[in-house]
Amino acid sequence: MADEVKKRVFSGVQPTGKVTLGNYLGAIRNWTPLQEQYDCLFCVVDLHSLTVAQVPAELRKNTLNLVALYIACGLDPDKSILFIQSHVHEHAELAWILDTVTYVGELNRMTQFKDKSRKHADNINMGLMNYPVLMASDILLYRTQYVPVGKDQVQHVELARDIAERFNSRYSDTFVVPECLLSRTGSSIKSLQEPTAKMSKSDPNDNAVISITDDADTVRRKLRRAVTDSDTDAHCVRRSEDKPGVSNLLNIYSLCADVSTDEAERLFEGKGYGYFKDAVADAVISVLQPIQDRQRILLEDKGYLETVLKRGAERASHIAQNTLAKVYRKVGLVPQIR
Ligand code: AQP
Repeated sequence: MADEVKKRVFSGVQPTGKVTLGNYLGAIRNWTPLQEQYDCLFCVVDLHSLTVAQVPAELRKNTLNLVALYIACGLDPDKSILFIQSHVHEHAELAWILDTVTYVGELNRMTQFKDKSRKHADNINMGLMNYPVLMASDILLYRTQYVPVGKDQVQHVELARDIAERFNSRYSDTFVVPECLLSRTGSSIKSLQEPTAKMSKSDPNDNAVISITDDADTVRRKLRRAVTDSDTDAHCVRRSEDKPGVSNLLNIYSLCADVSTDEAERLFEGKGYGYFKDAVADAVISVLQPIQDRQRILLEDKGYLETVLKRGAERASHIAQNTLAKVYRKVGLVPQIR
């Protein structure tokens, strides 16, 4: 029987700072099981991170930390292609071609562009606006079927679909039109201090964010300070639209303790917020500590990480070169004689 061709999955995280519990629960954690079923590529999207100001030495460090974190979280370089975006130059080259089939109006409408323009008003650069086109390039380059992301990135995947369909109809069938894979509960982890906004690496308020590398005391302190509400009813640990802080903590608890949110509500019935927050902290710490231990060991073995990255870039480049050559031919560029 002929081998069934596996469907392809692509995703990535920016090395923009300390990776958050939101990045982990909304993205990285959900990638691990996909490796068994799909042909997966997981990338550290360092070119994207340049859209906001970075300190070069920190960016290098964050990039390697993130590679080690991917492996510590269970991504297996023997099952998936793990690589750094800038090691495969076709990402930037395809982005240029895709720019020519993307409209300024489309990019202007992107929520992340509007948010980041507000946050970085002194640095509204073209890269910030162009971010979704580079993301479309990341995805389309590998003929990706599924893109596992958190809710905040759905708009960008939809734009990648529009770009793929537009290119295909203008130049004939070339790209696979990708779909989002959203996890049911982890897709939007909220800030601990402003629970209607998403938890974000670049949040200047450290108390709003749990980083994957936070030690146990820090996790507990941040969760104890997390915004809940003024409800003094003893039976107040329940999900509700008017309790975004408590709902967020219940969501985090259920994901980390691996119980349903209904079960979590039952567990905390009649308990006060102090007890509840400590239990959330215990659950988060029990998830983070083994990851931190594995990441530390991996970071001590630079040779191993370099081997993984070299092999990952070679395997990714092989696919990327084929796609880019096809695209160049379709748009009418003269092939280089080698
Ligand atoms: N709070 C979140 N809840 C669930 N999923 C989330 N993701 C991010 N924040 C949450 C998902 O993590 C993946 C990688 O995100 P990214 O690094 O590419 O950029 P981002 O979405 O802009 O994440 P951050 O943490 O907010 O970074 P900064 O602050 O640098 O912009 C994506 O799948 C995303 O959905």
